[in-house]
Amino acid sequence: MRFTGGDAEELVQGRGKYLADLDLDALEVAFVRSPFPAARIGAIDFGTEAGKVPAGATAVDLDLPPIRVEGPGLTADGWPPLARDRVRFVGEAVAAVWGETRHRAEDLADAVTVDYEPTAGVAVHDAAPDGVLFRLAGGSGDLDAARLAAPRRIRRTFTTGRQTPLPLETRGVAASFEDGRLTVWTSTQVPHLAQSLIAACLGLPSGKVRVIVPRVGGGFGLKAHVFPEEIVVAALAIRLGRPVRWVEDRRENLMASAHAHEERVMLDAAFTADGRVLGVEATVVADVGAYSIFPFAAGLEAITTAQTIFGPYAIEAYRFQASGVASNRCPAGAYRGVGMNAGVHATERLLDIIATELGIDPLEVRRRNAVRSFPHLTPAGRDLDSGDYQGLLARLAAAAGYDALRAEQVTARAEGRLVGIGICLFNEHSGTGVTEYRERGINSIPGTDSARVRILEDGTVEVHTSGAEAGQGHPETLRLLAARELGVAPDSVVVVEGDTDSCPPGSGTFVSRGAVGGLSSVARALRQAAEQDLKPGLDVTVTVDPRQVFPSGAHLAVVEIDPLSLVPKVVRYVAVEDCGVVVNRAAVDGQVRGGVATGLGGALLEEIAYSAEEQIQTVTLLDYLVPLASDVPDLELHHLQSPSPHTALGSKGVGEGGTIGAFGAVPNAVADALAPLGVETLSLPLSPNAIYSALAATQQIVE
Ligand code: SMO
Repeated sequence: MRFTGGDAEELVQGRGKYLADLDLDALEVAFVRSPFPAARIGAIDFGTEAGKVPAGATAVDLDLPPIRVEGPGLTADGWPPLARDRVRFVGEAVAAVWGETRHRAEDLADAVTVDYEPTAGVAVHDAAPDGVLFRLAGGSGDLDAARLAAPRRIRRTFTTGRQTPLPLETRGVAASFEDGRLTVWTSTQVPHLAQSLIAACLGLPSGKVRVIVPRVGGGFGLKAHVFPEEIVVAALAIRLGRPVRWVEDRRENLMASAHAHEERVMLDAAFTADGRVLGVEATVVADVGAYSIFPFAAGLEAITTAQTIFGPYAIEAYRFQASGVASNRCPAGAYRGVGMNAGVHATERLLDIIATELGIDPLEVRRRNAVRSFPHLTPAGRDLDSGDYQGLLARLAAAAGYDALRAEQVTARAEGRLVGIGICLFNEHSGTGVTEYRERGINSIPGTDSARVRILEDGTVEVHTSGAEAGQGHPETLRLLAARELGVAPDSVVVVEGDTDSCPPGSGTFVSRGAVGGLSSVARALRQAAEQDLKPGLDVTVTVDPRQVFPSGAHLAVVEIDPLSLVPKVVRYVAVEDCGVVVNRAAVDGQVRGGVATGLGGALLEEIAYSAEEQIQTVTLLDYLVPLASDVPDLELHHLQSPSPHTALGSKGVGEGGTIGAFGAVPNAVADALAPLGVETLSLPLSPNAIYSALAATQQIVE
């Protein structure tokens, strides 16, 4: 897509062209999906009159290879684009049907009968009879020595709820095959990954596949995958010789896109009498659902969580075991904050519990443990490039009026009100590059980011990137940057993203890499262009292999729980973010605002529920609760800017920090509100039901 400025007007006037708006004269596809969590598949009958060819296809008809992600620690059968012999989760695609309209396709889907033979109790994957699709152990430092030096021990198990990214625009893909070349329009964060996987699955050279990304109404990690439906729709376009499109409905989106965050984190920490944590042992188990997802695979959340635990704190020894376990549920993938949310939630809750045990203020316990100088190599193997964690805490305390807040809390408690204050210090990794992916055994993600700068005959500066706009607004940031670096008017700059024909190859947009490799590649290409003289015909491409950098932040939430309904309400939220140099303040602030709302939802509301029989219970937005505007307080946002030495502009990425911080601050505030009642909360989301159960367990009656 070409971004020429004025994009915001186009969107607010309803003129943006999303996947469903493209004028393609396409056949519309609907998928027949399994109602069973585990079953063998027998005959599939399209209910077509004798002598007629069914307007539908099965796995046998299309004969596509399974989507497979290989790497160390990973065991799994591949994910067949259409289920062939068995289904492994409710919602798995079994057949595709098509018609002139979606209504017609849905009627055809309803007419299909599938012989299912339910197979409860069978291993999800034959290749992994124990159900473990991923396992990795690691860490460094002398844990025994740390335990000797810090003789107090604490062990707790924390859980985060299963959630789903829920973009406003659901998934969608269209394809057309003409003159031996396939064009795929898809609502994705990863155009080049989609190009290479579609080409590989269809046996085409990647040059014969062009991927175009239209307007995208949110990704949040969901669209950083390449899905079975994208492969099937591409295959159908070739088979039918007509453009074909599928647009996911909300029920499919909740049931069968990708879920995330269902994790259990067991922490065993050794600490001193003055609250210094010296040694940590962690066991992380993530429920990864029925298949290893492309490209991140079954280790994504567990390994990310393991690396994040005690992230900003100067511990001496760390040991972890991380595993991804299969279940008959929708596959798990990336969702804003990924495993960092669970890692920060567990760490920050544990620090508060330690503070309570020792009678130290939660802010003070963080001051005592936070890393003080940079760069700093953590025992989890993260090379922290930059930061000012003491500065973040000091700024947070000042901005929130921390001492006054605590004094007000004393008064509120005396009145019998359930008011809690929660704080969180966190860091996160962003912009993962080639080396880091290869070290983790992930070959399916390039790790690079690229930019191409062209000067056209009329003087227009075109900036093509390997990133993909999903609503973050980064093309506007790139236009402003180009204008600034080249000394030209913003109106003469056009940004092009999401077209594999003209944009240089790269990883796409996820892990907040836009401000790391993304901005670095653009800035370097612009500087090279400026050095070479800005004449028409100039065409410069720069590819960077970014090094992981570490944005950080300190958040504070004030929560009041209604004593009758037990609904927790966030009444105040203060965030101090350090995403390095802020390049476009409006875009950055928007990311933090949305990020905090996402994290608040994760901490208090969002939960995909399954029955004991693995039947999904939450397939409408009446059942899967997301924050409403009235649930999200005005964000008090402050920036502290410690530049990264590893990026061209000193920026560090900001797409996920708001969410990660809220997973720490909000649960701590709820726990603090309930502390006088003797309740220690360990599981998210903290819904009224969860709070009621916690109170019931301690036999507390709240009136
Ligand atoms: S959850 Mo993100 O697109 O790394």
